[in-house]
Amino acid sequence: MNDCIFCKIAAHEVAAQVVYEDDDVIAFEDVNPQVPVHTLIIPKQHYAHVGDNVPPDLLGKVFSAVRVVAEAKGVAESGYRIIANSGEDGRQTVHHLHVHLLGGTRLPIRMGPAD
Ligand code: DGP
Repeated sequence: MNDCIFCKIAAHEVAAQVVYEDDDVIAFEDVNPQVPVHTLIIPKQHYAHVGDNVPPDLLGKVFSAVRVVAEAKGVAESGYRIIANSGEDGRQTVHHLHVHLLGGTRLPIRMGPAD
């Protein structure tokens, strides 16, 4: 996708703080962290969201990278949360599948009211 910022990060055309990378997946720090650990994990190939006919083996690679990134960020033991916002109601703003890995603090137990 020509216009996709995450495709550009995956191709190293736009700079990001890369935490992990392999042939299929790249993880990098969120530009606007919400908590002390806020890393995004994406497939390098463009899919709009988790429901966009992503090959199961690629989904497996993305979710396998969660464990690697959690260890790299030092939250594997303390715990963390993963979120994949999808579509309009999911408040997805970058339409390239990504998993937020959030941690480094005790996260709120549940979501707040809708705004
Ligand atoms: P979402 O709302 O789930 O689509 O979250 C998109 C996230 O992507 C948001 O937390 C901010 C982050 N983000 C957007 N643009 C960039 C960028 O150019 N670089 C990095 N590192 N993160 C970005």
